[in-house]
Amino acid sequence: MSQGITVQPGQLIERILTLELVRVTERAAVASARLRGRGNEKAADQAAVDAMRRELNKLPIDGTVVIGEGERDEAPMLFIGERVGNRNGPKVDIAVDPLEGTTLCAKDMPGSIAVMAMAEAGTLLAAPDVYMHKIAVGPGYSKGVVDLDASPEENINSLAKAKGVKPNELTALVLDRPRHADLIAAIRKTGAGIRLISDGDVAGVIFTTKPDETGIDIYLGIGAAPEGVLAAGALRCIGGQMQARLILDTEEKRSRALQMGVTDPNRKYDMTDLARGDVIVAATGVTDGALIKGVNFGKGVITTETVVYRSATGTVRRIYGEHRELSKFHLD
Ligand code: VTB
Repeated sequence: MSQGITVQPGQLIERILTLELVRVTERAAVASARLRGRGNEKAADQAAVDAMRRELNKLPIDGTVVIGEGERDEAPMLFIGERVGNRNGPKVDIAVDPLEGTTLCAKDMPGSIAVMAMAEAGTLLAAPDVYMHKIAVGPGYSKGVVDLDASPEENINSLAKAKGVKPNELTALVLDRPRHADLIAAIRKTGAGIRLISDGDVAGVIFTTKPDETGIDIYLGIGAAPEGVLAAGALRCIGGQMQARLILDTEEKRSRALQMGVTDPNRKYDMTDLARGDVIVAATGVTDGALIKGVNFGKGVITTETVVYRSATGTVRRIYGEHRELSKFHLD
């Protein structure tokens, strides 16, 4: 073990793993980027999954997938509970979304990313693949400035007051879905603007951390739970507030959640309930986006852009990669 990475329980995840994570998301991004604009979501996702799994299994970790492609019987790879890594290293939780925004990739639209998180074992919420109510704001506000159970009006007004602006100077980010009709109307009534996105709410939550650059002050609405855990992991590193609640509206979903350890189906989760421990999150752009640029295929060189966050220090790194040993991508 002395040659490998050793971490005692409770100790921080070795920072050297930060770069290892970048390799993993880079490979997944390149694999799916080859299928950008082909209209085949499944193939692009599969390519990302295969590449991510191959790289993950080279890492000096003893990992368990807690957020994955689905349950064991429905997902051939990177299923919830799958062990990954070469086992010669720390026990860690792994959350993956090998291709977040599959539709964006299939249509070659902005904002698809390959994203994953690694955390101390047992510290990421093992969430079933159901919908989740989410609310998030960036750093710099006192705790409780917004609340999942407050009305959209209350949240916008409270946030505006805290920011020292009028409600009509705020912009909320919401997934463009019919289920959000009432939410959208309520936000607009306050005078605030809304940026609607078709997919990709991991990046959507991250946008709230840099309102001056992204123009987004708050994320509101219902998205997928696995993406909620990944977003919470990133927010843990950058700062900000997030609350969430699983939508367990059928007996089947409640019992599935219970099997994963969710004993209270109505529990309101705070950011630190979703991602409790030391965590590293990496995201590589597949298509160009506001967060990161997408993969570029040049003559003999492939370029990638990755952002990687580490909670232990709050360090955010942007890693621009020029790859010349192209066989590592197994593209043919
Ligand atoms: C969001 C978004 C994802 O799913 O979580 C969304 O971030 C929610 O589900 O990129 P619906 O599409 O069913 O509304 C995605 O769009 C795809 O996973």
